[in-house]
Amino acid sequence: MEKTLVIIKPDAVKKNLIGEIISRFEKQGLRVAALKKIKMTKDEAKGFYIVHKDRPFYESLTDFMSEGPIVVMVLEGKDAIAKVRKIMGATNPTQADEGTIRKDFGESIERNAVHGSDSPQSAAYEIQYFFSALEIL
Ligand code: 3AN
Repeated sequence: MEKTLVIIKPDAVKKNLIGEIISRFEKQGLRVAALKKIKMTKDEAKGFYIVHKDRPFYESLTDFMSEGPIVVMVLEGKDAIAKVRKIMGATNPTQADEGTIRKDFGESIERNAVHGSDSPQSAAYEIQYFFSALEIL
């Protein structure tokens, strides 16, 4: 069993899509191991996206991710990292497959509704960024 960190981003929370998005993951056999609604500060968003610190979109992305509440969760399942990325769709909603979360709800490459860890290394960093061991069940 593998764990991955998923975020329902401020755009999707604002549109009341929390239940719809969690349900898409659950229907594909992923289990919610941890879950909470929080609002990141700008600095917390910068720490979360530290791997992107030299990218041109770093400032704008961290502004967006700290503009309103998000839902962070740990999902668990077989091949959870790849499975979540398939259910989310491509980063750019215009290139995402039909039926994916980003195709259905993403507004742009930045405001793209959800985040999912892209490797076991990022999953490990991202999960501990938000959750203690006692909160993952
Ligand atoms: P993904 O979330 O699909 O793994 P990454 O890791 O390349 O994509 O990018 C992290 C986040 O940065 C994306 N979810 C998106 O919100 C934002 N992002 C990526 N590329 C761009 C871009 N060219 N312009 C603006 N924001 C971007």
